[in-house]
Amino acid sequence: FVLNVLAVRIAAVRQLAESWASRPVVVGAAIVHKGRLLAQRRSYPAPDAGRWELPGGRVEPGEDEPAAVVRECREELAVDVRPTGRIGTDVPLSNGMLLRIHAAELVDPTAVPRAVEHHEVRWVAAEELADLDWLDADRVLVHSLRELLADS
Ligand code: 9L3
Ligand code: MG
Repeated sequence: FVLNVLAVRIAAVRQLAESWASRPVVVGAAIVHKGRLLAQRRSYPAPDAGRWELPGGRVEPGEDEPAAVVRECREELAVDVRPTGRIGTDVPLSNGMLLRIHAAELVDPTAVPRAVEHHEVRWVAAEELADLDWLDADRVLVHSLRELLADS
């Protein structure tokens, strides 16, 4: 009986782990330039409008994460970025997806990101990071973002 209960528990844990691992991933780009981080203010949907996030979006089928970071930054900011590696932890989103951040730099350091579909973009210094009205998921990452800026 005890073994049976154990087996059921183990099966439940494994199922949880698998459902977590198979969550669709939303990548976010932590673009650093001259010691500042690029943040953008969302314009949609209504509950998120006016709040700040890292640029990014859903990884498409057949696409790897760095490629998704590059594509999303082209679409949202009209600049080319070079992803340099994951930072921070995965943050579960309320829609069942997982937010995962990649650090990135501008391929052309003189390029100027612009808000293609967002209200505003802004270069944020380490000491201003906590003051922005971040989306809940992005706020979890503020500490990691501050470390990223400190190391840059
Ligand atoms: N999301 C949260 N933080 C972020 C990003 C890029 C996205 N830094 C959430 C908002 C949406 C979902 O992920 O619910 C999909 O993002 P998008 O495709 O609307 O940018
Ligand atoms: Mg997006």
